[in-house]
Amino acid sequence: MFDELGKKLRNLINTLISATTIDKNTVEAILRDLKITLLQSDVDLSLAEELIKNIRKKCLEEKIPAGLTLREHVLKTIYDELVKLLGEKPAGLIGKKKIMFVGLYGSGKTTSVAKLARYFQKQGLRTALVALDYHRPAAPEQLKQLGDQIKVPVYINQNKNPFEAALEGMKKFEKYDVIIFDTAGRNALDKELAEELKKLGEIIKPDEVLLTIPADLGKVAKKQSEEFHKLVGITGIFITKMDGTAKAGGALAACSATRAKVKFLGTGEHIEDFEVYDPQRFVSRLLGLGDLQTLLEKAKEVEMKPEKVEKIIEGKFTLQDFMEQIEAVQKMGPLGKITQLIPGLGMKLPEDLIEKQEEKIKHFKYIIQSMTKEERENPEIINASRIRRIARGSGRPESEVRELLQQYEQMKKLMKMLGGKAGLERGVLGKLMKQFGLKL
Ligand SMILES: Nc1nc2c(ncn2[C@@H]2O[C@H](COP(=O)(O)OP(=O)(O)OP(=O)(O)O)[C@@H](O)[C@H]2O)c(=O)[nH]1
Ligand SMILES: [Mg+2]
Repeated sequence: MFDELGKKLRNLINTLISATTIDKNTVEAILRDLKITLLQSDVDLSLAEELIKNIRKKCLEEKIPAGLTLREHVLKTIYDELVKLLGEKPAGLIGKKKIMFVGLYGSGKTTSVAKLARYFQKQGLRTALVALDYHRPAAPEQLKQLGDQIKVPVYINQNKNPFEAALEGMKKFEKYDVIIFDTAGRNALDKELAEELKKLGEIIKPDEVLLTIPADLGKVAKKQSEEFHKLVGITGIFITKMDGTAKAGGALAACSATRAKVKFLGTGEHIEDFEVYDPQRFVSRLLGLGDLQTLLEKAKEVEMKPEKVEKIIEGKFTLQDFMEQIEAVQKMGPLGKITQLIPGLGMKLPEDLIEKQEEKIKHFKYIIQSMTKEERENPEIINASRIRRIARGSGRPESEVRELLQQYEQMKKLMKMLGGKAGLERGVLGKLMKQFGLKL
C-alpha cells in the first residue's frame, strides 16, 4: 500500500519532469492526481485539501521566485509541502526525560528502544530502560540483552506487573537523564491491552510518546495510529524497517492521523541502524528523487562555463576538457554518494562497481597527466608509439590508454549528440552521468 503511494508519487513527479510544457492546466491536472493519491493513501481529506490549496496558491497565484522555472517551482513546492506534513528537522529530544514507545506487535519497538538509548548514550546522557511488556514471556529478557549490549541498565519487574514496573523503574532511575519505556506489542483495538496502555500513560506521564510504524505497514496504519493517539497522545513517529523494499509512504498516514511528526528512522536490525529523521532526505526518497536539494546544489557547483559549452557544441572537445569533466565529477564526492543523489536511480550501486569506477577515474587522470599539451588538445595525433610512451610515463598498461581514448571518443560523440539547445537545457550533469553509464 505505502509502496503504492511512493510509486504513484514518483509517477506524478515524472509527469512533471517530462511534460514538454508546464502551464496552469498541467499544474491543475497534477494537483488533482496528487489529491487522489493522498486520499488513496489514507491521508485525511481536510489535510489533503489543505496541502493542495497551499501548493496551488504558491504555484499559480504567487509570483515564481527568480531563477526558477514553473516546473522547478512546482516540484519544489510539492516537496516543501510534504516536508511540512511529515515534519521539519526534529529538534532532538533535548530535555525529554521519560520516553515511552508504543506500537503494533513486532513493529520494532524493543529494537528501536535500544537504538534510541544508544543514540542518547553517545551524546553523553545517562540512559536507562524499563521493561513494561509482561505479556510476551521473552520480552523483558530481549530488552535486557539489548541493554547489556550497549551497557545500559534495564529494570525488570519480578512480579511481572507493568504498572509496578513503571513506578519502580522511575524511582530506580530517578537520577538518570533519560528513561525509555518499552511497552507490550499490541493491537490498539484490543480492549484489555488498550486499557493497560492508557493507565501506563497516566502513571508515567511521559514527555514523549513515540509510535513505531514499520515502513511497509498497510492500510491499517491510519486507524491504528488514531487509536494509539487517543489512548496515550502520540508526540512523534519512529519509522522502522526503512531498509525493506517499501518506500515509507506509511509515515504520511501516521502523521496525518496523529498530527505528530516523524522523528527517527530504523534502517536495519542492528543497534547502529538508526537515523535521525532528515525531512529533505526522507521526502526525496519517498518521491524517488534522490536528494534533490543536494543534487541541485552540487550540479550548480560543477556547471560549465558558457564558452566551454559552445566549444563542445562545435565539436571541439579535447582531452583536457575530458579531464576537467572527470575532475568535476570527482569534486561532487565519491561516486557512490553521487549515485544515491541521482533522481530515478535512488538506490545504491554495488560497492565493487563504484570502487572500480573510482579506480578507473584515478588511472585516467594519471594517463592524461602523462600526455603533452599538444596531445591533450589534439588527441588524434596519439599513435602507437605515443601510446607506448604515455603508458610508461603513467605506469598504466597500454590497453588502458587505448580504453581512455575510446571513452573520450564516445563522449565526444555523445556531446555532439546532446549539443544544441535541448542538450544545454538538460544541463551538463546529465551528460556527465551518462558518460559514467548512469541514467538521469
Ligand atoms: N530490517 C529491520 N528489522 C527491524 C528493524 N527494527 C526492528 N526490526 C526487526 O523486527 C522484529 C521485531 O522487532 P522488535 O523490536 O522485537 O519489535 P517489537 O515491536 O518490540 O515486538 P513485540 O514486542 O513483540 O510487539 C525483529 O526481528 C527485529 O530485528 C529495522 O529497522 N529494520
Ligand atoms: Mg517488544
